[in-house]
Amino acid sequence: MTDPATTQPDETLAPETSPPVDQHGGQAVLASAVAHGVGTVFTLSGAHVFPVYDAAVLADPPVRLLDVRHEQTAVFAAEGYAKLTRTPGFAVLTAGPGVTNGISAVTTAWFNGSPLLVLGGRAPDYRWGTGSLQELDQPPLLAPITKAASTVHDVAQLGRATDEAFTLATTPHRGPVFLDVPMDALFSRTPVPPAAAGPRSDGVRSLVREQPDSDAVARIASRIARARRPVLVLGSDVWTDGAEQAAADLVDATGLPVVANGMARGVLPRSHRSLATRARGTAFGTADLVVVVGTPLDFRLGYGQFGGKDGAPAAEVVHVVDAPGQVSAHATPVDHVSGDLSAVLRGLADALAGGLHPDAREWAGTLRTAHEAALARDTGPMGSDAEPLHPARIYGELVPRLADDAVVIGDGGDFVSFAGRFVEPARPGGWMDPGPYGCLGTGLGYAIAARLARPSSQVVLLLGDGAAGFSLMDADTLVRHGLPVVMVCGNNSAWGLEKHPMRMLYGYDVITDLGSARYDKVVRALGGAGETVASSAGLGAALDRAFASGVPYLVNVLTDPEIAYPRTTTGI
Ligand SMILES: Cc1ncc(C[n+]2csc(CCOP(=O)(O)OP(=O)(O)O)c2C)c(N)n1
Ligand SMILES: [Mg+2]
Repeated sequence: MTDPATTQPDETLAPETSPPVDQHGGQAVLASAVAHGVGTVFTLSGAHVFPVYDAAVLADPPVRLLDVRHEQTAVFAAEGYAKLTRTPGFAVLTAGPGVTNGISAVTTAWFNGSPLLVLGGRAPDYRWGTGSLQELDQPPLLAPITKAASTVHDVAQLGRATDEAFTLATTPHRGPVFLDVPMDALFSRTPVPPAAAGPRSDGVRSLVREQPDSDAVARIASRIARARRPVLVLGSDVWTDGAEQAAADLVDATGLPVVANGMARGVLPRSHRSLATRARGTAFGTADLVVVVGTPLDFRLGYGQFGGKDGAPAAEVVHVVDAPGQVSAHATPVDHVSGDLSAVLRGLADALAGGLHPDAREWAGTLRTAHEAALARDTGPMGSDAEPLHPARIYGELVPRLADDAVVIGDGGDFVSFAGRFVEPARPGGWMDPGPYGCLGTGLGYAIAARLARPSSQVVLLLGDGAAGFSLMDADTLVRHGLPVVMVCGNNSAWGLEKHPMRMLYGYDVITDLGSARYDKVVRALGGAGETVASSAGLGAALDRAFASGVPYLVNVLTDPEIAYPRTTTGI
């Protein structure tokens, strides 16, 4: 089937040689994107969106086109880039299947509150309703999973619409925005003032922040001061909202025990005396007050129900969020505040200058002891010499090889749950998981993003063998774009996180076995490198070779399929 651009008049596709006095739609879109800090367009070729590519080539300086092998990877990469850089991501998807292939990744960005503009191609208006190639009204599909989804029919409106879309995406609570543009509009030209058509400025639009209600901050501070067993939960928006320093300062000033989640892992360095993440069972089960900052009260936090363990009464919950719409509607927190998270955390630190309740110090010590005891218990499985390999042994070898600025990405089931337990990032923004949507396949997109966002850091992608099947073809993208990444595949020849629960429920399992495929050979065939490791003896040296290689390198580690992650919750 031919792409419809081949039916366009020649002059619309002709490359430009001199600075335009007017712009085509792609240039209008790109100028707005650049004004919002975009430096990379994540995409996969399609004629409906050619003008954006032309604009990227013509831009001064040119904008990077990062082309992938599946639109899902383009959107995951744009989202991952937004997560790491805290600037908006930009994905451009061709009409119809390009857009629908991106939908799981857009949904992931929606659940994660990641700022993103997804620009879709669209069949031309002049043929609408007559059945042209890939004609689909896309915004209704995208509306439930974006902050806004609409069609821009007029090229003269495109620059402004793109600007507004980026502003909306980056305004707390952040999230994806979708625009599609009929092909005839995107290929047409519109006059622009000379300044707007000239070389781009580096001016990134600044964000207007909503100030929190100071009375609410004062009320919450006095609740914390009265609590005997308080816990502070730091969630991803602490990082996304740029509040990591304010959070660390609050903790240093008060000694509040902290459980860190998602992108906020690393806000406190792993040796910090207030970090109690590994004692979360005791912390959440016996706290009298849980202050949750920058994350929803979803399954990851027991739906906001705390206390009740060992006869403890239910804990009070306070919800601190970046925008009013984020306040939990189901968990009935005793108090809440919304707005600039740094301002909230600084306000709390000021108001808590008198310190915590005297009992809270002992409580923090109890949690820290429990946290350290859990870390000490890890040394057993992490040092295991069992054959077949215990998956924890991979982390026993990997963790000492990680630099403080490493970015570690998890895409998989049990293998990644083990990583969440054993890998404690040294800095915020060093850990990427798929978030609450739990979509397998984020891996290669996030790895592409991490390599671009952190050119000199180690980037380690942890892949379940099942997860690898969703995106490993994009190792080709790593190769073509010269993006070295260390991939470690925990290969238990199974959908492990399905196999063991199914056995538990039914006494048997079906369709959970996979072959022991040579995922390293897949990467080698695509132009990267890799090897298979079957015993603990060879593991460390293989990881060293991967880090030293300077190319996309997959270490395929054969692990014991009978070992399930010891799970206390199913998330349902
Ligand atoms: C897109 C998608 N499909 C299916 C699932 C359901 N699922 C969750 S974990 C899992 C198994 C993952 O297997 P693997 O990546 O090999 O990791 P393992 O649990 O074996 O360590 C599956 C199929 C999902 N979360 N996302
Ligand atoms: Mg597996």
